[in-house]
Amino acid sequence: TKYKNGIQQVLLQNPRGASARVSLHGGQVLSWKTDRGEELLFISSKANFKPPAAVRGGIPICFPQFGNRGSLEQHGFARNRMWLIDENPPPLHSSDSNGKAYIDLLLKPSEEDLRIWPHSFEFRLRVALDFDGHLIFTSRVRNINSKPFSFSIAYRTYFSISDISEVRVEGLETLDYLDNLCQRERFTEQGDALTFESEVDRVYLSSSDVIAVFDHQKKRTFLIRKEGLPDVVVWNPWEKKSKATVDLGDEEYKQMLCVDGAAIEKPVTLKPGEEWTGRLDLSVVASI
Ligand code: TA6
Repeated sequence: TKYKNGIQQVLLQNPRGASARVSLHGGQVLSWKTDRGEELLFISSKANFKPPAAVRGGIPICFPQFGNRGSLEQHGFARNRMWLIDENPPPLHSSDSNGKAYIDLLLKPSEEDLRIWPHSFEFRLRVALDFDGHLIFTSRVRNINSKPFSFSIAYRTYFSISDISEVRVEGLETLDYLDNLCQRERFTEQGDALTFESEVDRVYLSSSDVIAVFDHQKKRTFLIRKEGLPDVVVWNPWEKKSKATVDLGDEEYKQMLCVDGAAIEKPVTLKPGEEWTGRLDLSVVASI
């Protein structure tokens, strides 16, 4: 545990020296490093670390609403709240913990939150680093209310890349997507890998298998595996939107790409007492 700007952060390390740093503000991962100390996540040089705003970069969690698809602030309030360390979480499946360095965090709505979103929940987040350096999120959202509620969720993952014009994403071919730049109209992705030459802001629907993000210059590939998260958001702000984003450097869109495991098109509905579990497993491999 360490403190940065008065905010508690938890450092996870595995026996090989890979590491991750999780801030209790937002439950946000701010760093994920290989066993050679290479930083894998993008953090803006203009990031604002003062609460309540989420830090621009790392992996903020968009919950209980993605984007502005509802009455809450953009991307919901979970990323702007202080989470607690969960000392005695209900037992998770052993595969979620054996051989892993992990921390359990808990978010419960404040009275203020319940005024804007009248659904009482417990959001238990386990952030784990396994022996091979995979960064694994296990999310459990339980409805502790007396009425059903629905939510959408996305792990907004800012991957650090060397040059957006030399990045290729595979695993989204032929999927339908909702284009945020065209009133969320539905389109169908063509048959080959996704490359980038302008702003992209899309929700790909029901992607099931592994998504691969190839960074050509760094000769490395990020792999994204997920359970309970049918959708994938792909976002790069490009130049114009970067210039309009105060906590993002004008040229920094070239070094970042967001590819987020998410459940958006079909929000998750929980009956009273019901619990939803979603898993995201991020890893990086050397690629030829
Ligand atoms: O990808 C969805 C999106 O809403 C984009 O339109 C852009 O606004 C991005 O998320 C960043 O949102 P934020 O609230 O983190 O600045």
